[in-house]
Amino acid sequence: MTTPHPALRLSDEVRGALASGRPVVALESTIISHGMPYPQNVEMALEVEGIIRDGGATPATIAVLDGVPRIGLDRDELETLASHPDVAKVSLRDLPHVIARKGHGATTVASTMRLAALAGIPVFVTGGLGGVHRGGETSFDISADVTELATSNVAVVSAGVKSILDIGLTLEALETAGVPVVAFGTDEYPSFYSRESGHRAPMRVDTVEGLAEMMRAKWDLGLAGGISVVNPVPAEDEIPADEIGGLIEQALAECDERGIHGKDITPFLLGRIVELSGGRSLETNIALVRNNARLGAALAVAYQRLT
Ligand code: PSU
Ligand code: MN
Repeated sequence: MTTPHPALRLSDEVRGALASGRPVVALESTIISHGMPYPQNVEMALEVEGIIRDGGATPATIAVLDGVPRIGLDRDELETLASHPDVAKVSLRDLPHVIARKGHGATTVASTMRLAALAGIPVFVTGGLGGVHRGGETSFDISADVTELATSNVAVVSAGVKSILDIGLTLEALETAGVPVVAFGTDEYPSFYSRESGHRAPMRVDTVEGLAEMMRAKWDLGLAGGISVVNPVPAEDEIPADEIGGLIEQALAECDERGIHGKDITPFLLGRIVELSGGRSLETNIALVRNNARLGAALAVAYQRLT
């Protein structure tokens, strides 16, 4: 077992699970504080922790509270993240600032990956990844999720990249960074709300054992960085690409008109798409996180068996 970094505060449950070699699944908190409205966000967070337990693993939601990087939260702490007005969106570059000012921070995929790696947790479940924004070739708006996937040894289960981003450029950036992008049980790269994206997945694996073998193969060779496991939203919950596409275009246009930029883009777009879809996109978002939690728990169990 990797000894968790001393600057982290682990819950007793997570510390015990890691010390005795039981499977643990990391969860991010930006999805709670900035990805969904209250109270659906805290209901989702609690439900997902339950799914991971039912799957035989220990959930470890990650965030910064009062300047302390925390691994494993209780119900009241999840409620704080879901409803407190001053929870910063914290990507990798924001960690030193929120820690030094002793603030609350909701961690993105990038910063959650880094903290999970420092805690010794190799599997992490989320909804959607950040990537290269449309126009990223000139704006340089490329999420630190991409560079972190090249750095931290964590497998990240998501439902792919939304078409609010440029999916083709994101796949290219991940290839350059040496990040395996592997679709679970499909040839098509999924695009979060939709099972299809018009892009072929670079790799396909059909079993959790196969995914666990990839993790072991990568890290046994000393290849630094993560694996992006993409899991399509269940067919009954998806919003087909041609239906969500128009709403995404409209939300992007409004984003431009209002001059929203940088880290505020993704939360604005997610919120607008919920409004424009009359709440349907939120149901899809919750359904795909549940689905990812089931896969992530199974993957953590399978990987633990190999180690
Ligand atoms: N996509 C979602 N919900 C989210 C995010 C992305 O559907 O909550 C969050 C994740 O935490 C992701 C972050 O890591 O947005 C990316 O933000 P940025 O592009 O500013 O790096
Ligand atoms: Mn950005």
